[in-house]
Amino acid sequence: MVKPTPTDLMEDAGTGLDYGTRPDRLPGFLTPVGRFFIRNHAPTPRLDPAAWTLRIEGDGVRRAVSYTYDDLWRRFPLTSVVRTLECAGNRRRLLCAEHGCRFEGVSWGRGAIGTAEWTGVRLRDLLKAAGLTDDACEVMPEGLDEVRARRPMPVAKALASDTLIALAMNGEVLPPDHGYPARVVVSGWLGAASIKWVGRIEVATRELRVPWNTDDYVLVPERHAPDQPADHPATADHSEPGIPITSVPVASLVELPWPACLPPGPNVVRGRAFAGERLIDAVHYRVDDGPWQAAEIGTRQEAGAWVRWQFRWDAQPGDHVIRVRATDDRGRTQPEHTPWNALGYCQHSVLAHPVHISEGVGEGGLIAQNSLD
Ligand SMILES: Nc1nc2c(c(=O)[nH]1)N[C@H]1C(S)=C(S)[C@@H](COP(=O)(O)O)O[C@H]1N2
Ligand SMILES: [Mo]
Repeated sequence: MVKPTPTDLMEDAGTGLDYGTRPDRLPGFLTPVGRFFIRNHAPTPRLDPAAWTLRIEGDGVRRAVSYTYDDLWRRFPLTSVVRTLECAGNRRRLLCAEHGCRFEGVSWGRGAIGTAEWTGVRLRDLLKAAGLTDDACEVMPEGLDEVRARRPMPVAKALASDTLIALAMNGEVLPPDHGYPARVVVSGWLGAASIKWVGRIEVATRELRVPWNTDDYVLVPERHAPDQPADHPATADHSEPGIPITSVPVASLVELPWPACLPPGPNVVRGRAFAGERLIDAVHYRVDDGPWQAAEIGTRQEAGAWVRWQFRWDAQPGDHVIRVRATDDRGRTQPEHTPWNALGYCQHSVLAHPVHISEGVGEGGLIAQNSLD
């Protein structure tokens, strides 16, 4: 880790490499760079931009090309997009609690998600310069970290106007932990597709199989062998390939500690909802056994970025559960339960946030009604 990860802003996921954003420390629409979650499979490499190049090659391009850091800044139009990155393993701890079992993989709470304004060049501009062949099929960025992280995407996704090679984050030169000098941003997809410290992009005329779409970042569903009793622990059949995760499912978070302590009386409960490549249509909440009600949603809506939402709550002393259920623009809504999958990805069940209300806790109270955008 290069940037500081103070415990009042970040949650240590316990691997020495991975830090979540504290959901109760989200000050505005964008996640500040200093609080943005870090997911590293190996230590942050320190790369010299003067020596760095980005090479595009493979049987899917007419000629291999290499760009310097300067080329990217000067030769191509710069573009900025606000996009949310979410790790496929976000909320794995909640999935453990739901299924009463342990999963391998980083023990994320709710903090493996963040939103930034990414500035850089469109991947499609770089690919055009290399000349895609008619049968180009997949585009696979590769990282320069120890694990040589790779995750392919179809050509169509690589050519999308919001698939970027990002050089800056929230208006600052990309920080080392987030991929300096350059990272990929694949809108709405699982974070693992947004390769940091990119150094090479392979364009292939066939489907590429690499660890990150065969062994990791795949949904391996529950299977019971026929001779096993139904209550036998679920087993994953690794002889069958899992389904590679692409766009992330609709989910939400509440901007409060877990569990939260608030004073009685009027409170404003706020949160975020994100639906991968889709827009958020509605966010509903329910306190204890009360009716489901619509939360107010911010007007700043763009596919690939989260929305903010809020509601006013006259809280009575005692222990409560706030349930939150977001729905995307295809009508897909957060389910009561997330199906078990071997690697513990894509928890997106209706959120059940525990809240304790009593006198003398926190400052609380009604906060100034300011814009959600
Ligand atoms: N080269 C490289 N790129 C990577 C990773 C990595 O370990 N190495 N982690 C991926 C994963 S799993 C996620 S969720 C995002 C996290 O991005 P962030 O650390 O900037 O939040 O980066 C992705 N890109
Ligand atoms: Mo991730």
